[in-house]
Amino acid sequence: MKKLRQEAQEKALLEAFQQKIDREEKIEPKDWMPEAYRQNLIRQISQHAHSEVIGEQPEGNWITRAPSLRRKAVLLAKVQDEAGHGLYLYSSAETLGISRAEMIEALQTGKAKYASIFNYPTQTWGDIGAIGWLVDGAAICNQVSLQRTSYGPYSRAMIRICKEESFHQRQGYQIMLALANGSDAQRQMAQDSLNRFYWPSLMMFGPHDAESAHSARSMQWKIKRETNDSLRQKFIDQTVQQIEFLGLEHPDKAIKWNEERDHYDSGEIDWEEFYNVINGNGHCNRQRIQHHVNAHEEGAWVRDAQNAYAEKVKQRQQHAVA
Ligand code: FAQ
Repeated sequence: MKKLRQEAQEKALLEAFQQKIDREEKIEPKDWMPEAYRQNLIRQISQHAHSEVIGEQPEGNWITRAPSLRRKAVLLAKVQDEAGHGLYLYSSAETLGISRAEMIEALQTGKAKYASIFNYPTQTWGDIGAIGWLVDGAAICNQVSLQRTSYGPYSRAMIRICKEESFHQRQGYQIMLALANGSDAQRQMAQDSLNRFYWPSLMMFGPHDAESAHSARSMQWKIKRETNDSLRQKFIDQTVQQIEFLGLEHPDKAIKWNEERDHYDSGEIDWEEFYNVINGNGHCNRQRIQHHVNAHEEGAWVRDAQNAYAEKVKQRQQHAVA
């Protein structure tokens, strides 16, 4: 009897929760939510945060080698922005009841993923252009839709992040423009970066909808507002003209306008490569995590100092009250 009553209560809560989402009302940290909603959000937001932070590494690699003081200052600002995005997102995940230390541990032990794209090396300055243009471009496609995600703190973080991502995308395209209009060697560098980063950028949107484990649930709960394939198509469509404007060759030889679909048809992604990379066997997976572990260990004294200071303030306040 008690069990039946509990089940009926749970069902009513679930229905009310779904209705709230369907009315486009935000779910806030103290609201009731199904455990699976909480866990799915923790998974997605923390992986998003990890991507922002690990994403600093391939770009950070070029800060000391930027071709001018202006380029260096711009790149430095961009990399700092990515750290800030990680901070907003970790804070947003923490409102769901997980600690920062738990999230970091999941990243470092390989339990949590981060975007596959950051396991590719940045070999030339052109790669910095390609990352800003294509990687931030793909991230924006996805994140604009996530501004309307159903979880309040995630949605508000996305609104701030999107503003900065637009600047990132433009700085990348501007680098590509300079290279594409430069000497033969610079033009070749731009083409080579486009060739290497185009397909991995398409992989950022995740597997095809039919293969996507979380999409159906995430769409029902409006954690995700558009599917992996529809966002990828948007990105493919917008990139064609950008490549043309640069005067570069499209890396996908099968790209073709389809009048009926009102979209470009495109070639197939190498899914074997995608799964290899997300399962830890990309070019730089081990290097990225090792670098993160080292930086985390080297920064332990900062965390210790902050904790000691917080404890001191607490004790002073207790003294004052007593
Ligand atoms: N890489 O069922 P789905 C940026 C995993 S931010 C690695 O389709 P879901 C800014 C997925 O996690 C870029 N893993 O999953 C920047 C799941 O594994 P799990 C990051 C991937 O969540 C620029 C499994 O495959 N953006 O770039 C990938 O419904 C420049 C099954 O997949 C976000 O995180 C992948 N590409 O859809 C920073 C946006 N794709 O968890 C620095 C928020 C899939 O079961 C420099 N996230 N997987 O072990 C999302 O929108 C979604 O989580 C998707 C995946 C679309 C990424």
